[in-house]
Amino acid sequence: MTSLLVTGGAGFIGSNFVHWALNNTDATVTVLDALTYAGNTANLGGLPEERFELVAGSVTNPGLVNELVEAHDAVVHFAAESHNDNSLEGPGVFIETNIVGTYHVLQAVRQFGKRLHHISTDEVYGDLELDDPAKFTAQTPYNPSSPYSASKAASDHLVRAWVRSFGVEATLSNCSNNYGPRQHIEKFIPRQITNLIDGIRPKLYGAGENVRDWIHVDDHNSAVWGILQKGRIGETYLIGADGEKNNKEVVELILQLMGRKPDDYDHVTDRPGHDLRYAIDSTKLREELGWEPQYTDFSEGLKDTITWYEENEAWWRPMKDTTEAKYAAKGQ
Ligand code: NAD
Ligand code: TDX
Repeated sequence: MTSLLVTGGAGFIGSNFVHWALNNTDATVTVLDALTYAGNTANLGGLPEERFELVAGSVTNPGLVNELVEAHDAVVHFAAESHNDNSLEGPGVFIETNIVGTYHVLQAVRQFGKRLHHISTDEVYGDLELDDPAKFTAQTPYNPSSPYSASKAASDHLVRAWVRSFGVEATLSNCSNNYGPRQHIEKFIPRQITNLIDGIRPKLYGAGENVRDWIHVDDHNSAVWGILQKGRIGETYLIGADGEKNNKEVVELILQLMGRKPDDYDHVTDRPGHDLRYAIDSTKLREELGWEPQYTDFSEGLKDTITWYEENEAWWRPMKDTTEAKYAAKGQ
């Protein structure tokens, strides 16, 4: 597979994937991205012109999707509306992009006989109790909680149906919470880092006991590459790096790394329907494809991420006031 079409490649994980693929493989990459509030052309700066192209457009435009899919060997489908809080305010666009958009991608790979890797999330499985010894596996029943996770679950079902009914050559992956450079500052970790740079106290939803299973974005993307190369068609691989931490622990670590007192944060209004805990069992990915995460020290990865936001204020500054105003209006 030498030519890749990467949907949503101007966003957080997609842009890191594009950098990763151009640095670590000889693939050429075309990004199809609608450049919504979450897409940023600055994420794709400095890439080699002879191996990279950006097409501004939507996965909900079947003519454009068909034209681009036909011209490439494989599609890596990251494009999505990705923020749970936004899905509670306005679910419609999540249905359009995440479900209808995936439908158009599937119809195109079906028509032109192309390989697809579909990027999904652990949130499709719902949540776990804090003391549940079981983690999510590919056998865990779907039980999504929010409009975002329900739309991702729907897109996964479409992919599996297109594999079974039409013989589409697709793989799926469901990853846990990513952190790293270029993540939109509406998300938990970059919001707190940029708050602290601005002298604002971090904002913890509810009691802060909710657990997320953190993975560095480069580890997610090395797994995606492995699945694209060696994954079995029709299979689902769960991607996670054994990084469970509750939100309070994460905020305390950010405060410590940024030289503040550990209790220098505020508890704010909780997210409605807030999932309690996610945890990934990635045994299948590790044993079948030999994948291993490189970022095994969360504190080190977080330190690098803090440095990235400190050094790239021009990247996030234009979004900060609008993002915080939206949260303030909800008491968050
Ligand atoms: P993001 O919001 O940072 O980026 C999404 C990108 O998709 C943006 O560049 C946006 O402009 C683009 N996009 C939105 N609508 C589009 C449309 N209609 N057509 C084309 N492009 C469109 O999201 P992210 O965090 O990078 O997530 C990428 C993918 O990974 C999503 O599918 C998400 O569900 C999945 N995922 C994310 C995480 C996480 O922790 N962030 C974890 C697991 C899975
Ligand atoms: O200010 C905040 N305070 C806070 O306590 C924000 C923005 C979030 N939180 C909490 C909510 C969650 O328990 O932090 C946790 C992480 O929140 P988000 O960054 O919004 O991520 P989450 O809802 O867990 O979803 C993320 O991981 C799975 C991504 O946004 C999804 O795209 C992915 O599918």
